[in-house]
Amino acid sequence: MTIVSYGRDADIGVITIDNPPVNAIGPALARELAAALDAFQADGDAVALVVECAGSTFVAGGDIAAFGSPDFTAGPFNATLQRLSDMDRPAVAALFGTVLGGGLELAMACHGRVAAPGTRFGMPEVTLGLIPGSLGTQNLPRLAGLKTAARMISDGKPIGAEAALEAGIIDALADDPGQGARTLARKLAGSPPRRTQDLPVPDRDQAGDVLAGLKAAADAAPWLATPRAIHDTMLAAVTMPYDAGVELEQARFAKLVASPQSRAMRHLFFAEREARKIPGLGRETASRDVSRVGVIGAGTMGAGIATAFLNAGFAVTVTDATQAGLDRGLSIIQGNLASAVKRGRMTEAQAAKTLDRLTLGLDLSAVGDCDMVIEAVFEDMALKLDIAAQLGAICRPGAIIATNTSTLDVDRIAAATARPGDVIGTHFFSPAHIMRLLEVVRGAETAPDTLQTVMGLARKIGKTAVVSGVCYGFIGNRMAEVYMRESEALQMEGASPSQIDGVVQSTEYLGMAMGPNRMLDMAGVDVGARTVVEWIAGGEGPTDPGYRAMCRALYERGDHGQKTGEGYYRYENRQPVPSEKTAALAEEMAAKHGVTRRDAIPDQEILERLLFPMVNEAAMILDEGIAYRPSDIDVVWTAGYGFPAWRGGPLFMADEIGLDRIVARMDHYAARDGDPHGYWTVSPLLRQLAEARASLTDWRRE
Ligand code: 3H9
Repeated sequence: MTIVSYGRDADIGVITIDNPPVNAIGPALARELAAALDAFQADGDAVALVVECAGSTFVAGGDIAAFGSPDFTAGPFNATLQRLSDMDRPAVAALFGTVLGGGLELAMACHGRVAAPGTRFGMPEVTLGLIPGSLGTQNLPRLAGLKTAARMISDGKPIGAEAALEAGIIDALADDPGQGARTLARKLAGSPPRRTQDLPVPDRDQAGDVLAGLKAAADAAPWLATPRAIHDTMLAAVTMPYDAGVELEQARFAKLVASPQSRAMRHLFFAEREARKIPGLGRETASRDVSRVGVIGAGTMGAGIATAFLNAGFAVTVTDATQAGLDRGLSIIQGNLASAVKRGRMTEAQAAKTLDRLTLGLDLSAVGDCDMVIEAVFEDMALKLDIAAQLGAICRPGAIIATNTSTLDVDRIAAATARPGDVIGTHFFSPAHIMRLLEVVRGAETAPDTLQTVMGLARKIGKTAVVSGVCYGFIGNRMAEVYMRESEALQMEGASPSQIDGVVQSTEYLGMAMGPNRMLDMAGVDVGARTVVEWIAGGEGPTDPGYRAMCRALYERGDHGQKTGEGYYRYENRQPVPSEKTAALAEEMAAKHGVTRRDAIPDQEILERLLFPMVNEAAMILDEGIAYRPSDIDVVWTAGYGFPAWRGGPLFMADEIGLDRIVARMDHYAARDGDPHGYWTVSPLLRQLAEARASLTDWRRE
């Protein structure tokens, strides 16, 4: 199939790229583009060239899937871009949709650019652990200035068409960019084409500040390879001849594309898109219309969920059992909107309009006309069952009923409504209007159109949704539970909370945003402990009397973390400092539960004891069908738990470490410490993959 063709429209030669879905550049496109350029150069009757695309967008970048293949290098594509730029007849790009990465680089190699209003322009390579690799680091500063180029290449965020026009990235806007490009091409015909590479960097006088900022960013994150490469190529743009700058860019791009960091981030790019694909659901699955959303419970979580829906344009009704609760919820929502205004995300007027879509009610019946109702009361089964029964009767037929929970049995709650097909679980992360992850819990009887609707809504409110089956803690908290179990066991054995958090946060070992102890102190020790206590009391939790003994003891003595000034740490001016009381508690708990203390615990052991059981739990989650695929688990941890994207998620990291090594270390701890509670029992799936030297990331259910 031809993906790049050459034809003529009167006196204008036209290259058309047609490579659905997003016209990404892979080896075949690079080859055919070169051939199309040959055809134009052989066509002496064309006065100028227009480069345009079929489909829904101009080229949205290099083909990310091809980056891993040995036959892909940017070289041939770059040689074609250089040839395009060096031509003696002008080329103009006709732009629309998302002009990203290699797409913008193709446009910049042309001599003119015309875009439809609404077109987005960006250099998102950094989100893939890369820098632009097709002349972009040298051309963008020449077109848009060093400051704008450095910002776009560093943050990866696209800008709009008006901003691109103002920055000098494009020459004109046109409702029909194809026609606009032809008009500009005719105008430029006859005079020597203006190559982007010949332009001076317009703000080179102020390069010092920009470069200092880039250097500071690189120094602040020395474990990341991209900030340093961005600094060096931007420096090259203002200090080196163009060709030398391009050579440097090429060398850096080639190194980055082969790096584990970029492979990890590319894995996540596809993982997030894969997570939207639900077995048994397709384009033909119906979706229900949702325009009014009800939220039950005006606490921090309820108010955050309401804010997320209000921000996305939905009408929202919030109910709470008390006026004081409603007042508090309203003030949280107002605060969320005010902070969006302060950050420049919306204007005062938009915030006021957003708030106009909010209705408050003291009675559950206020949500009777909503298309979807999300119950977001405390994690208390009896309360949730009671509300579910009422909602089953109050909600209009066809309305979806969601229960927001981080651990509870969604099937029991669904049964209480007497309409389980309409019921689904949602696990929002706090603050719900900001955190990216949403776990969507598919109950045994959740109807396909209920699930399809909620997945669609998740995208509308800007969430990365991952489907989980029903089990204690779903995907994320079930794995977090074993991680916290080991963190507390290590404390009883003699590791301090700060040693553990230090290992978890250190980029040498893991690089999570926050260690488990600081996280629990921030979220509230009481919240975590109550869940564990209820789990155990419900008869399905662990029977080990020493299970998470630290958390339960801190809870009982009223040390609930940051909010009470003491938890795993003591807080001085909100800063964590080691707590002698908690250190003594660890010794007391060790004595009570017969745990042998050690003088020193190696950092490497801490990493292994926190990470490897989590990987093991993930293998069980996969084996049980709770998660559809390994990459979903990596999305949960990177989008919701602060696992570093450059590690690709816990399962990608496990493959990098080697499953055989993980299994050997699990066996080692089982042999060294005994395994009365089965914590170190390797899951059959993990052992089988390790023995077969297979990858966990590539595993698929038969
Ligand atoms: C680069 O350009 C390096 C250069 O400097 C040098 C080398 C030339 N490659 O997101 P969607 C697929 S680095 C391969 O659901 P949307 C995607 O997997 C690249 N595939 O749609 C999905 O497939 P499926 C710089 C890609 O409308 C389908 O297209 N560019 C690529 O929400 C639809 O995607 C980027 O980083 C790709 N580049 O958003 C842009 N892009 O249906 C990355 C998309 O099988 N892409 N696919 O699941 C995006 O940001 C969004 O996809 C886009 C569309 C905004 C384009």
